[in-house]
Amino acid sequence: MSDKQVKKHLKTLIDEANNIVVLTGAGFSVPSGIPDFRSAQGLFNEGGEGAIPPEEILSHSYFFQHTKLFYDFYRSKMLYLEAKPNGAHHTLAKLEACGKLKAIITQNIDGLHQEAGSQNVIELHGSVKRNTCIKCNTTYGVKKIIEKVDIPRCSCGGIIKPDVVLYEENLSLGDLEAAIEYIRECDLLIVVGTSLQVHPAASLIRYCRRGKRVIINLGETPYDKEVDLLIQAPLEEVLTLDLC
Ligand code: CNA
Repeated sequence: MSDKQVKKHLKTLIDEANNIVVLTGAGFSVPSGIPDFRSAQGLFNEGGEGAIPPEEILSHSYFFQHTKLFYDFYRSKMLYLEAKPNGAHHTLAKLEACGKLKAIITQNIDGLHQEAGSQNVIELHGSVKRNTCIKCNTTYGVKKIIEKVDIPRCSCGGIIKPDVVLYEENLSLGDLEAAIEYIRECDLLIVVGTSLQVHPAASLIRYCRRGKRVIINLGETPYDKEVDLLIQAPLEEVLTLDLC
């Protein structure tokens, strides 16, 4: 199929659907200037020999054992506060506004779907925009994290932790159940910008049994052979406003 035919196929699937759910990953924000993890330019391919792997730094135990080092890494590699939603974010917001798209389930922690105007966003891995004192549960915005270069602390003295699901931590059961329910009920699931390697988010695609399934991703995923339409192209060229 040519690029034009592929796009036409996707448009037909969207036109025929009334209950679309979209699952997004880090690739969705690459056109906004936020690196993903597993692309050639991604964070996992950045460290030189001897560097501590990002999965280790971004883990629950590392946070508590090396809080200052965690924050040095987190501030420089995970916070892109100047990034703006790209065209694909706006396309999803429009699809929701016109009633077709019922939910976005995202692995992203950057808040860009909401910034583009999307209302129903399940943030499976949390958000850098929310932060909580581990002692008294007072919540803070991201400003509190960047205002000092040291460990951010609450007025009670407790350490402030980002509301981001770190490695070794569980996802919110409520969010996971809601995501499964949306995917079970949908008539079209579009999976975009994710390598589908991080579980349980990656295996959510399996709950879509009634709906059509589309993957839009530059790299390969373990589910490429199981979908109705596979688009291996830049998502920002595929998810354009003329789809709505
Ligand atoms: P990943 O494993 O890095 O995969 C990203 C995928 O996106 C890759 O397969 C790329 O080929 C693909 N991709 C990159 N750019 C494009 C593009 N322009 N068009 C189409 N496809 C593209 O990331 P996953 O989301 O699968 O892994 C889950 C991790 C990444 C979650 O825990 C996230 O919290 C974490 N993460 C989030 C962000 C963010 O919030 N923006 C950034 C970096 C990592």
